[in-house]
Amino acid sequence: MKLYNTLDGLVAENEGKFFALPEASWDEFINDDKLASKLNSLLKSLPPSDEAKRSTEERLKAPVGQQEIWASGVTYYNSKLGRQEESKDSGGGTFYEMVYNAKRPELFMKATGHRAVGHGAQVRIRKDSTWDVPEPELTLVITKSGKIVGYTVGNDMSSRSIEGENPLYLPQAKVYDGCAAVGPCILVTDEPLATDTTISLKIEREEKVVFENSIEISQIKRKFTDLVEYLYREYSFPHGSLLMTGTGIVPDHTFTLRSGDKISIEIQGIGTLENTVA
Ligand code: DO4
Ligand code: MG
Repeated sequence: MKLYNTLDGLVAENEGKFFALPEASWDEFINDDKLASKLNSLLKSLPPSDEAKRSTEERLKAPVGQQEIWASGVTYYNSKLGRQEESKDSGGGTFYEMVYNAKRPELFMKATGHRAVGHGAQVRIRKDSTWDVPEPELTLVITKSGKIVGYTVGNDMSSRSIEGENPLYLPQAKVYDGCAAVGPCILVTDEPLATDTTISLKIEREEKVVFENSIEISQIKRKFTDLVEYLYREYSFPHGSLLMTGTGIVPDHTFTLRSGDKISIEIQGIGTLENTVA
């Protein structure tokens, strides 16, 4: 089952049919350890609706309300390698090696809900950055008690020039207006995702594909539940949270994003998040 946040209210999709849910607040609705069974029983009494489908196509919002969006770093080997390369002149390389192998994961605050954009909106690159990439990341939807109740697609926009200059500049490389996109929906499920689930990234410029790659989530070094356990250790999330799980796709040093680029991130079973660079 998929759940959409729209200007007309919450919409669910099941087996290709769309259902307008009774009026509910997004924050309360998703912050429920029994989200999958609640949605399942609600759908039994609702008629499918073409209007609800239209809301998901024309009036979609990001699947986030008051939740904070956090991110995990260096969870894939490719991210470790790319970052060691970009920070070799600043001597930062050893820190990426250490964090990749450490028990404690790297976790950082990425955006508040109102700073994130949804499917179809524009993401930004910083004006004081010279080297920028999207980071396509499976994103966990977690309740206040720490239960993973769903998954969405995330883009952790990143300045490689700023992070590469000095890893202590990470918050500036990662957190700025238009730095995060999530959507188009939440895949609501109690089941873990299949390990061969693929994350694909495509970047188009003037209608030509200028970068394309994909990776299986089996390549991640850490367990999702461990990431959540560390995140919730000493920090409470009354509205729940979203947690990006890190990138496994890093374009080589010759690639940087430009204004007008179209970024498409597809995760099997969830959907495709499309954004253009402002
Ligand atoms: O260590 C810096 C950030 C890493 C990151 O965002 C990622 O691996 O996805
Ligand atoms: Mg990232």
